[in-house]
Amino acid sequence: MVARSSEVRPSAVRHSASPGAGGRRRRGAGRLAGLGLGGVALLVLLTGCDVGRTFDGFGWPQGGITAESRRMYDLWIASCIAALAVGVFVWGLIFWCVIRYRKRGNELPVQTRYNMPMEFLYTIAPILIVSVLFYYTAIVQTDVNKTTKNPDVTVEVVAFKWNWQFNYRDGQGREANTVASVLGTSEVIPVLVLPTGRSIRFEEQSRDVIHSFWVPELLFKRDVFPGSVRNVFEVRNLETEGAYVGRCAELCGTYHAFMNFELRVVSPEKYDQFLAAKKAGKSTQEALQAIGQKPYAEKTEPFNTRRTTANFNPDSVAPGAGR
Ligand SMILES: [Cu+2]
Repeated sequence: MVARSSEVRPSAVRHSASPGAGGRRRRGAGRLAGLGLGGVALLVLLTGCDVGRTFDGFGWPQGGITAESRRMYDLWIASCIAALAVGVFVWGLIFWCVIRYRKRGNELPVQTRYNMPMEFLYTIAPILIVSVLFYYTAIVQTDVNKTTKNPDVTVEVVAFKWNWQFNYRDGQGREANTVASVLGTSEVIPVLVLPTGRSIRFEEQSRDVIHSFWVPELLFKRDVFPGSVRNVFEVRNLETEGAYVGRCAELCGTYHAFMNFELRVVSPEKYDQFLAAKKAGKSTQEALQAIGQKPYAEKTEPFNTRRTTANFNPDSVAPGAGR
């Protein structure tokens, strides 16, 4: 018969020495060291050149080209640092408890209940943390969603299965007129030309199902709805010239994944020339060439359906099928 060890073994109670002056001093020194380490870590984080870049944006895409994208990025980095600070504190407490209160004998340790300061702390602290996060999120969200009365450029984004049309407008809303247009086809990727340094308003409209207008470098996407809903958003300015791929970010059907376009950011002078050329009746490709830009998209290419007989395996078709 196997006896349970706890019944057989005499209790080996280890009497710990009562905490004297030496223990208190050691604890004080430990606390001081912890505080010092925490302070140094905080200083490194706050004074470090770019925490986000050091940690690869904590998973957030980098390379935004608008003021709005930078604000969202900063919010994310700050939230991550706050989360890490809380995490390090909690992990520290866990490890400290594991080591400090590990089993040293069979004597039951002092059971603590109804510790009001402690309960108050762990109720209030999370509420405070969530409130601060909410406060900054609301501020950044309001800023990103802000629209103005007189943006410099207004573009109507028209989505349809499975391509895009970009209409340059002379005003806002449905009543405004289209002065120039870029239309994507199965063979040609639509290139949306926009200037740096000007505020741009996007007014979205879908011809069929829900799509989503997304340029990853804007760090922003917004659904494009059919019907009466006209989703609108603005960017204060585009900061960096270049070509950026744009995508549909809402599963909208068979060729959703290939519903690409290109955003071409050029100088305001080149943009004015492009628009003038379009208004004069030139094609998008001719107008792009007129301002010294590549006529076709450089960051993405048209989707090839490969619906040719070469890809068709007649052996897999049952006799008589398709007649
Ligand atoms: Cu789509």
